Amino acid sequence: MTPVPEILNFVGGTRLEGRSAFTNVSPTDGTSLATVHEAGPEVVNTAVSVARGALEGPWGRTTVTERARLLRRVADRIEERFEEFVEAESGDTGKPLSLVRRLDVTRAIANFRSFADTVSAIGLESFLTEMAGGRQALNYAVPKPLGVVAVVVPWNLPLLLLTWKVAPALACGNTLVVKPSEETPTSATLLAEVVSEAGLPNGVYNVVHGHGPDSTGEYLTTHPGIDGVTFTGESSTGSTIMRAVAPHVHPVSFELGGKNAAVVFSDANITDTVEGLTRSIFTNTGQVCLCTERVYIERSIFDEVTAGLAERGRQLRPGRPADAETTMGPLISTEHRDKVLSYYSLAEQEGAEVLLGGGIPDLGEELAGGAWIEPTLWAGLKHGARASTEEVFGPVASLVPFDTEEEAVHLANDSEYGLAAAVWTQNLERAHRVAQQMRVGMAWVNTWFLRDLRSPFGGMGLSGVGREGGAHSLRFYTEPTNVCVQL
Ligand code: NAD
Ligand code: 6OD
Repeated sequence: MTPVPEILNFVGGTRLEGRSAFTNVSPTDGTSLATVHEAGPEVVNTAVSVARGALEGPWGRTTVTERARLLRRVADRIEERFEEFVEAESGDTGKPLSLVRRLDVTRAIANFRSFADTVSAIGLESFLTEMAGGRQALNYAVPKPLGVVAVVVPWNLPLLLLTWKVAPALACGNTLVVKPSEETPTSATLLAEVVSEAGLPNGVYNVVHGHGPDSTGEYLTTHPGIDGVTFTGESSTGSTIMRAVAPHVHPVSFELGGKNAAVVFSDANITDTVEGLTRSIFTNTGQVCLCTERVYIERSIFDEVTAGLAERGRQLRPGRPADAETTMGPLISTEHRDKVLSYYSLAEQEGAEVLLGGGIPDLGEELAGGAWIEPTLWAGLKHGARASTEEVFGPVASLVPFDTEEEAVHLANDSEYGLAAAVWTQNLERAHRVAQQMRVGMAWVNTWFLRDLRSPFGGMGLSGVGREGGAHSLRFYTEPTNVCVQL
């Protein structure tokens, strides 16, 4: 029997044991993947102080050009070790290899290249100030690194979401203490190797492993030695972290949960819409913060769209990540499946008609220990029902008919979340009108999760604080010092 590998903390270029250990379990079949060393307060302290030391060392004096060059080297190195990252990510999450290749690892590379470009292209903010008597002053803002940044990320797109924060933070000259999700420790650890190979000094990128509350995540986010927190995860965790940083008034950037709507008008191209909705509801087994969980469909096409979606849902093939025919992975864990299944039951209690799925598929004995679940569609849920209001984070959507554009906009916007929306119509005027009325950070028209990494990304309401992407990320990861010179 092959021994289970050990995953250690990575601090100042050294691998450190934790105060305890836990087992990383495969969501595909329930087998043990690795023993992970959980960082206690001592390891977190060391990581923060090593990161502070690195900030005050040569890294703190690197130029933008040098940092952009290093970011590109990290991207090149991930590309060279592409299949190792694919294996790491798909092992921890159970995602089909095809999805990891197309989305997760490809985007990690793009994240480093994009922020190398953005940081190189951005200019200084400056004003020529006119004063009485014709005199002038020059104001210019010098961006400095925020400092030691705590990066706390979830398990759904582990490498994509980690590098989405790490790349701009490094581009701006910060040093980092990263805490990946306890469910997905592998790719962040592999990234540590790559960052070292690319030539970044020890102590610039540190990884501490462990759980969140009363553990590594809490030790890190409450640590007085950090200068800011960038976090992606559940809204309730965001709220906890906000309270934790309050005594130190540390800045936060939060990308949180969603209960995203799609609005389908009768003039939409039905084939493209059904295809698009299939992606937006079921991609990554519904575990993307941008996934659609509420679909409002104009009444005249409700039956046709509903039937098309159920048909496409039935065609999804759960299975092992490496099988060529697999199109759907498991949920991240059996604990998360319990949560999703509790919503499947709740929806039925709340009056939903189950059009598809609703339970656990039988995939045979080999996969019986995995966190498998059926893709599911509901109709007939009343507006305001808990199952159509709360984030499920699984492969499920509630389908609801509407009669007027005003009604559709009202239904879509009536949520405490405000992350993403999709509008499906061939009427250009309506597309702009409705998309602009969506109370969300990102509204897509006739597509979903199409990304330009320079554009603002984030949510309002319970969905987050601030925006990331392009110059927005650089703004969070820097503190400007304004210099005013009387001329
Ligand atoms: P989570 O909030 O449970 O955990 C996220 C990270 O925070 C993990 O590393 C966890 O260990 C850590 N953590 C948990 N409690 C903590 C605490 N008290 N102090 C410090 N750290 C703590 O989220 P999850 O279950 O890993 O991820 C799923 C959630 O993330 C969903 O709600 C999803 O919508 C959201 N998400 C949002 C975005 C976005 O861009 N808006 C992207 C991906 C996921
Ligand atoms: O595409 C991105 O940059 C991004 N942050 C995606 C988030 C997906 C949520 O699960």
